[in-house]
Amino acid sequence: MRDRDQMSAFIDALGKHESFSILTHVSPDGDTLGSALAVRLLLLKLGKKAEVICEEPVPHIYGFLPGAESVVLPAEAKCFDTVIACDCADKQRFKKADFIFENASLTLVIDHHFTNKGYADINVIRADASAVCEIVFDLYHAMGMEIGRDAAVCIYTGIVTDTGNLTYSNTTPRAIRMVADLLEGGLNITEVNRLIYRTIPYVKTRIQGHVLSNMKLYEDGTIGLATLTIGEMDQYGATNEDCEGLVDSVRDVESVKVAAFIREGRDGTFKVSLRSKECADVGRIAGKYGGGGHPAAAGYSSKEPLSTTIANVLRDIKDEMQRFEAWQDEEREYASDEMIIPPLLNKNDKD
Ligand SMILES: [Mn+2]
Repeated sequence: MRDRDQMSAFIDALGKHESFSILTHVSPDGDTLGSALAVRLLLLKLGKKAEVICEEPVPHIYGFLPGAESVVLPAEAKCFDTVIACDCADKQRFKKADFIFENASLTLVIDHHFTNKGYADINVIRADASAVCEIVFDLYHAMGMEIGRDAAVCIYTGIVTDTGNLTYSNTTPRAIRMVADLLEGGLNITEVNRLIYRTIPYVKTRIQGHVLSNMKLYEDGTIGLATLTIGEMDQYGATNEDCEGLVDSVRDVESVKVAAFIREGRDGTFKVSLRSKECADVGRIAGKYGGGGHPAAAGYSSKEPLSTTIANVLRDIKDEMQRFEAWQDEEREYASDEMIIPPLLNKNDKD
């Protein structure tokens, strides 16, 4: 089925069925929760039953999302026979909620990961969408449904969190136009932005200070590395959520081209988060260790001790930066040919 047919089949299914379990992905973010809650509001408006299920409690930062208090853990779920998975590239993303998907009689997917192979009965997958919330926005319009204030907050949250507040390379003119529409509809952009970006728990601010004051620079400051052990986390009473986003602060240092943040997990492994400013494909490094991600942002788990994990990641980053530079030199040669040849040809033409 083509894209458009999939969307009509999706809308058809929403009309025909009465009760829906809506699934979000493990390590829930603003887009999976925002899209799931916006779809829930749409279904409730249609007079249907809908429940959002999340593998873990809703992160504190997303507690403000309308309907967040209604989200249940897999063990408490009602398990309706129609399931909608939001922002889940594959079934592994459900983790403990997997049985809800497997036991459903009809499965629907709404997603924007290009790696999504379409594992449900009906798959609305648009890799060109900046966020699943962009597709949910279209869903409301396609169904002739008005996006109310609460749904606007959910949709806006998904779009801004997946695009780094409308700054990452996946930010599309469409996404910005949608935000403009939501603003026209009365969205309080100042308040939602404050809740997402300017409401940091005291503990988080302190652990950030600790980690960043201990960060180290390598290779003339082009590689930034910060670490955090369980002992340090406990000293501050920090949760995993308090330690999120630290790698971005390492990346933002002026001289840093590739940033690494290594955090000890409760299971004794080390979670390595990587960021690159177009100077390396960190997704390649993560892939080597069974992790994943994109050229600019990726991550993996290391079972090695901290010192070995640090040595390995520094070596891998250096190798990858060299490989990337060599590749860019080739590209540059090609690009300069492109720029020089056309005028010469034109000249010859005139002659
Ligand atoms: Mn997403």
